[in-house]
Amino acid sequence: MKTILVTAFEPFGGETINPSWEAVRPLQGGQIAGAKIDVCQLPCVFDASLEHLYTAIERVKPEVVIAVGEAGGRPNISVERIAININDARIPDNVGKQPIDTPVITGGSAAYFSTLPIKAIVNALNAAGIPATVSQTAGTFVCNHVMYGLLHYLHQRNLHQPASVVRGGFIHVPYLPEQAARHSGTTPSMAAEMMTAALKIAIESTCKNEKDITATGGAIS
Ligand code: PCA
Repeated sequence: MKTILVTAFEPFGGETINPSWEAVRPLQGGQIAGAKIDVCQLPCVFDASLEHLYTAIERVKPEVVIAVGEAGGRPNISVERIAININDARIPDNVGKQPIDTPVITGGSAAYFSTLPIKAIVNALNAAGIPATVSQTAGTFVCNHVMYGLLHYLHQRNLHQPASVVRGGFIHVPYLPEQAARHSGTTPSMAAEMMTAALKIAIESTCKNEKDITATGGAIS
């Protein structure tokens, strides 16, 4: 049976909860579109997050990897299009590291496009009444770091095993209502149940659409 690895993050930046983990955790062990779901929590730490991710990929041997993270202040589900080869941390990570303008992978391509069907996912989410858009930036903190590291890893892997291509990408989720309530009165949020429903739809859409409506993918030199 096909396996899909879905990752999320531990809390960071003074928050006590990370919506990505609250949304992803209920998926563990379930089946969606004939695929078995395996979940894994990553530390919000440069480099260590990628070590955890690569270990999980080696263990699970998934056909698809969807990484999920919190984007506090964003109003909807953002399906990321692109990861860039830069770490530029506006705050320290969870072990106090704050890299400024360093590459994620020395000598790596400038960027990678998501190999998930991003437009198909957004269309399916909107059709289900869930607010979602394609996002053109995953930022320059640990989420972009993980997205870039994931896509770099899969690119290398797929070059060596072209008969069984593994696809991957990243989805950002907003704050939970209880987090937004601790911020300004206009901070947007989404309930965890809606985020989990969104991830199920994203997985179904990925299984249904081998290629996106607009085919992207691969390295950008
Ligand atoms: N969001 C951060 C890192 C961990 C998370 O959940 C980000 O957007 O980079």
